[in-house]
Amino acid sequence: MKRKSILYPLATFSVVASSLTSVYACHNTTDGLPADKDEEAEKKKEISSRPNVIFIYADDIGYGDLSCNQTVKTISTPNVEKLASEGVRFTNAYSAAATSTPARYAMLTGEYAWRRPGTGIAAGNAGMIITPERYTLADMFKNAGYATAVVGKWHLGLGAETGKQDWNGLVTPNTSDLGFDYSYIMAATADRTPCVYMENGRVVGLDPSDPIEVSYNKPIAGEPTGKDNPELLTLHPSHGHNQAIVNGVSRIGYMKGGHSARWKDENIADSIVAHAIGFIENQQSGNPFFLYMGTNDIHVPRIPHARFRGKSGMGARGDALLSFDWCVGEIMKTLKRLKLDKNTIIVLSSDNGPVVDDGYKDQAVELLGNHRPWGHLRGGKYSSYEAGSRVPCILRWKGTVKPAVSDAMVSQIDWMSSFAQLLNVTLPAGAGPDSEKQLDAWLGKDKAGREYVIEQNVNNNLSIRTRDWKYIAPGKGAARYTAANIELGNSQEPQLYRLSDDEEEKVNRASEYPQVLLNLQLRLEQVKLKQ
Ligand code: NG6
Ligand code: CA
Repeated sequence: MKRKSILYPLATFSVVASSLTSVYACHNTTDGLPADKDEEAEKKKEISSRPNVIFIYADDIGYGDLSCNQTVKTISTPNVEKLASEGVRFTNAYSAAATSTPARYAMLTGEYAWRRPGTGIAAGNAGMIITPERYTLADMFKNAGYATAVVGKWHLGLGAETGKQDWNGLVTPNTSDLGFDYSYIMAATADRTPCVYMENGRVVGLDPSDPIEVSYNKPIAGEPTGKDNPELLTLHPSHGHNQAIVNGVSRIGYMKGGHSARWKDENIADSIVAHAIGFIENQQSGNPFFLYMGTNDIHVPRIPHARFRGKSGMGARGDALLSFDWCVGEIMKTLKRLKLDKNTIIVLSSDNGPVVDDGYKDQAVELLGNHRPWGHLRGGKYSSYEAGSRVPCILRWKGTVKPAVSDAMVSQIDWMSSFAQLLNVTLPAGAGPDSEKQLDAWLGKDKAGREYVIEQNVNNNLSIRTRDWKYIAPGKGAARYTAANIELGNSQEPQLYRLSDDEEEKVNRASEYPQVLLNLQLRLEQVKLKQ
């Protein structure tokens, strides 16, 4: 049921294959007649010369969580460090929001999530948030001749309607309606039911005699919960997370059945990596592939495999960072083994900033020591302050892109237009409305990048950042998320920070610089009115 109006790449694939000049227009020439054999062969050659693209999209990894971003080393993530040393490491890269669902929505559609109601943190039984007719990054790659896959954390809803999915059959619409040929995903997050993997729209390993039931509004009779049966728990919640118990861990949402299909938390990283590698190995057609790998690390509940346990000295959160680093290493090893190292672009980033206590008593706070997950930045996950959405980001394209550290301002929302630019794909009208062509910044050639970046916090309050300034618009919501010990940045007063000498956002200069404030307010209003 592919349905979208599709425009095929119209011009040359100029960056890596400037000598190739043919047009890729599926199997027909532009006048609708079958292409002749030479043309066909030429097209094939052009497509197969395109680089593979892998996104390694971390969950909740903060700017200061990876050793490549640290001046004082409190953790060792050597595989990411190697990746960074071979690519462009960005110091001003942003996700479009400070929580997962809106960040992923914006990244995959090129549209700010705050333009769309219903794009906040999704429940595990949310209906599919990106509607099938919407053009996605995966569509863009697919239309450019790529095999496409999503493996790992999804968190953008599945099925036609919230709460109406039959988890025992084919849940549709699903990722295949958004341009992904293959999917092996967790419907939402590890702390939300259903706690099962879905492969191409179906639960993996389900025993039909033990059907799955999921509820988000009331407990399921006869099923223990974290609230009523804490004696059954091996990991206790610190806030929320007191509903269905799966593997001794209580979650958000209720769930019954599907025992044979339930994931084992300690094996999630292995399972995601194995399926990502499986997909890469299966690509033997000579055509390029696009793999979106969303890691479960380091989201809660943090239960990394035993081989990482106790290894960071920082408890489960640090151990999950080591698990993440291992995932990166496995992907890099695979590319080397398959001799795809040079012809594959790896982009590594995170959906939002860091949180230490995100709802489980996993000792992350007690064992944090000197580690600063947010680096030098203020705030964290959920926040309007910089640590909310300024995230680690690396692009490696061995042999083509020169290793560098880039201060350019870049946003994940531009991946759609920038990769379209790389492949010389013209996006259909209306696709990726907020996505800018920033290819040169992503390839480390343009040192400036965007003129401004928009940030969105958990309360949907917006900020606009230029090179030197950051304006946080007044908005409703608590100033602090007490349980997680994070400043959210919400205030009834306008906030203006001079990032050029105050990256930590310490001094509100709103009254000192009324003209700067006004300019940024106008700029933000213009962006909001854009559509
Ligand atoms: C919050 C959860 C938190 C996390 C977050 C989503 C509680 C108390 N907190 O509501 O644990 O799941 O949602 O995180 O339930 S995200 O990275 O997927 O956006
Ligand atoms: Ca997240």
